[in-house]
Amino acid sequence: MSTWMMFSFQDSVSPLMEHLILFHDHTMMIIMIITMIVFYMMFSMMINKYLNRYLLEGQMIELIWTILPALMLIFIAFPSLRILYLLEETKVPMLTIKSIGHQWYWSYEYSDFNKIEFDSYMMPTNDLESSQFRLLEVDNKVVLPFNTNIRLLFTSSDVIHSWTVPSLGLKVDCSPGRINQGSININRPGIYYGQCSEICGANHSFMPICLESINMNMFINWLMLY
Ligand SMILES: [Cu+2]
Repeated sequence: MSTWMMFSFQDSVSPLMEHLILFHDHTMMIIMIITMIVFYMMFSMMINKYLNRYLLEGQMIELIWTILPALMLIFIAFPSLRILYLLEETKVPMLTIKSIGHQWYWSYEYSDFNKIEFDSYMMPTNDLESSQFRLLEVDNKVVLPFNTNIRLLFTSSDVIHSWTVPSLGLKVDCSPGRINQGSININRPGIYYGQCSEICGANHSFMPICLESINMNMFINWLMLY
């Protein structure tokens, strides 16, 4: 892996993350326009010498500077709500995987098939090969097929953890005694990384998530190994 790749997030691999990136860019554009206008007005106020000691009200400008921000908020709020509902949407899933957070590792269950269960521990730095990421590599990766609707169920056996993979645009809390749901559709093969995102104890930083996406045939072959 190149050095620079270690300093940035991985590229998006799901339609949901694509939506989130578009929404970020849209919102950022609005914010930048507002910031530039405000700075221009502050600057022009400082350098001009206009004054009006008897000004008490200006109905028209007050109307404009009330309505305009409200409109801008609507242009941010509606796309935001749309994504919020899209993220919660579960299409008919072909596959369900259960992920359980433990202090301090993840375990996975593929309960649709034979009883497939395994633990996923971080690889110690000394065991890494030169192409692998420190503190992100695990001994048993979650293997998932791409172009498939997958339902993920999350829970925990002890404290609250949070299963997060930035390139999928997914972050779901794992609470003990409760099951949360997430839904993904990975659109290409690859290896994707994530970390627990809920401060869960001493080794919180050492329970990474490593996900390998492969095609359906390879996935079925992988299932046969168990
Ligand atoms: Cu955790």
